[in-house]
Amino acid sequence: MLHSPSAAARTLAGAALLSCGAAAHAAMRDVTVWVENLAAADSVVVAPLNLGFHGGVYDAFDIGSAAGPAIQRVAELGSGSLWLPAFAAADPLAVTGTVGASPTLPGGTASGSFTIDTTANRYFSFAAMVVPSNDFFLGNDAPTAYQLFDAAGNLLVASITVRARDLWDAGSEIFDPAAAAFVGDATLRADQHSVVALNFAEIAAFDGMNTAAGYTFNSGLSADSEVYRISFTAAAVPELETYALMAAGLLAVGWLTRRRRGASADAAPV
Ligand SMILES: [Ca+2]
Ligand SMILES: [Ca+2]
Repeated sequence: MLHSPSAAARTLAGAALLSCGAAAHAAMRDVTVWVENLAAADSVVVAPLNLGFHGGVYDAFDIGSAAGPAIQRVAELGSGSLWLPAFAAADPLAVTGTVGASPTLPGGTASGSFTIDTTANRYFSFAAMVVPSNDFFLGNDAPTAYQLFDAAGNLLVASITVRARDLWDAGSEIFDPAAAAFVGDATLRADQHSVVALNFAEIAAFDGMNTAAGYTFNSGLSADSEVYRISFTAAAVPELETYALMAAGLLAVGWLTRRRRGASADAAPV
């Protein structure tokens, strides 16, 4: 006959689940990310921001080293189509995403919301193309540069301000306004075979070009110029939402277990 768990065992299991639930709930935060393009009116545009809340593992690039394919795709085309999967592969518990459906013009803003387990995903990383350029981007070199949450789930960083001197040149494509993304002829692009470097002053060579947004570009950037700000707010996740997430997880586990049992019953010799 089938053995059913005793009432005591059921009570213990229930208490353990509630205790896990309470711990999981205490660590969950609904985080809103706001981005602002702080550059002067005719200056740089920033492509949609790729971001990850993570455990401190994924390192997207290193100053002085050749840019890998994922950060190259961000820097040359403004796309996270390699960066986001590379992030998820390196850190499967990370919460990744993009803020902004379109490039953020000077004075423009965008926002997005993410539900974060702060015990697994204490750190924040980001990457976005700076336009116009051949291969410029903003982002963090060290994966642990921005610890957003402490062990108790308190938000430690209200905002990150990126200045012109913080802008990266991926070094992957030869600087050439005539071939730059959005303003030039992409067929003229050529590999540079250099390394990631800080090099914002080169952007001024785009001055006078007509941008895709319809204005004549004037970088107006000095080293201290504020270009971009990422701001955070965090709120406790409603308790019901946490338990709904846990219940969905338990249901999925139960369904998988039944499927596996069914599969092994199918595979058993008769
Ligand atoms: Ca690095
Ligand atoms: Ca370059």
